[in-house]
Amino acid sequence: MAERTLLVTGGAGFIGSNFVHYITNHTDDRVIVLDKLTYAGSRDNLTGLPEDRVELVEGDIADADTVGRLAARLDSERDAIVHYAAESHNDNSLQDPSPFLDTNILGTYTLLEAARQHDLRFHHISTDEVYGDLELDDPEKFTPTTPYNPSSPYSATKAGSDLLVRAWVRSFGVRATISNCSNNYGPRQHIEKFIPRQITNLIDGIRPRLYGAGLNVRDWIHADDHSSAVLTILDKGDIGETYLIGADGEKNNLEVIRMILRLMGRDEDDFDHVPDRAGHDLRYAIDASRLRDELGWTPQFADFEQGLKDTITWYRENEDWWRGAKAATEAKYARTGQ
Ligand code: NAD
Ligand code: TDX
Repeated sequence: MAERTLLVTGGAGFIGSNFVHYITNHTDDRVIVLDKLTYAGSRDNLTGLPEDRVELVEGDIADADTVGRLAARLDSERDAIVHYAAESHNDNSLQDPSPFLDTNILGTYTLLEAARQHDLRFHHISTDEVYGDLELDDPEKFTPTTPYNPSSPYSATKAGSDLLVRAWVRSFGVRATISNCSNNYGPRQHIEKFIPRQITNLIDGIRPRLYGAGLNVRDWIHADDHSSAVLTILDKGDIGETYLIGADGEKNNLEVIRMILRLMGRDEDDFDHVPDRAGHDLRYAIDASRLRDELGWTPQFADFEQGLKDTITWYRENEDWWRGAKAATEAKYARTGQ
């Protein structure tokens, strides 16, 4: 594959930065990151990458001038926009949905218009949450034809953004693909999220916090596997198609919290139940067979416990990275008793 330039939105966040690291390690591609550097984004997430191949532009995906200027630098035959930027946390969307509409809906619209105007290949990163939730004993998993049924302001705005992409493909011929991935874990995930919150709580001597009974199931995938899947879709995916990304990693929250406690040398019952999340989705589960069978993708991180162990080590060794956000993150949760 000839060297190309990828405009990666949200490339200073958790999964976007993982993708930028993945691209620089596995291809000769150049990357322009467009990131607003909100509370969830950080320049530090891109340190150590080759400066001649990775450029960070601080800006808003909903700003048409900035987006248009960057899109004009791309070559329509070779280059692409890979769109990760979003407001990403369900709990925040329950407190204040407004930035979710601005970034996830208007931001995606702004990027799609630029892709249309400059005839650019576009890949949209989305979530399994657009499909709503499953019963614990449902034998079916989510597939690309599962009807949309989002529950939270976050997932509703992601669903809206997916539908915009589909409309821009059909109405305007934008060359886009969509991927809907399950819950990611790994280094550099913001400590507001479940796994890093509990790891950093334990480092700080705070008891982990489990919402409700903890029977909710998430289908965990390592962020590196998400990145390899996105690169596969970018290279081999069929325009207009939706690919589900998952690695058969279903676990309930109780199991995960107990595993973290055990791996950190604590008693497995040493956690607190706290009030449940409003509208809390019960179970997500991904059928990734289209991606595996049609595009030949396979995940590399089969062992969740080992991946979790490595993630715990990363947070232990990189306290400087998360320390500054810890007090404010916990103060926000304290307001809802969570
Ligand atoms: P994150 O919150 O860690 O990072 C989001 C990044 O987007 C940050 O760097 C932030 O500064 C940037 N950003 C926010 N608003 C912006 C704007 N208006 N303009 C430019 N940049 C902006 O999120 P994440 O967990 O890395 O998720 C990345 C993407 O993957 C999102 O689209 C999310 O919906 C999707 N996704 C996440 C998961 C998961 O488990 N975390 C699973 C499936 C899909
Ligand atoms: O302290 C906690 N205790 C707890 O029990 C937190 C923060 C969460 N939880 C529960 C809620 C969920 O059932 O853990 C589960 C995971 O929670 P989050 O990390 O907030 O993730 P989730 O809401 O499942 O959404 C994630 O996966 C899909 C990402 O944040 C989304 O961006 C992605 O689309």
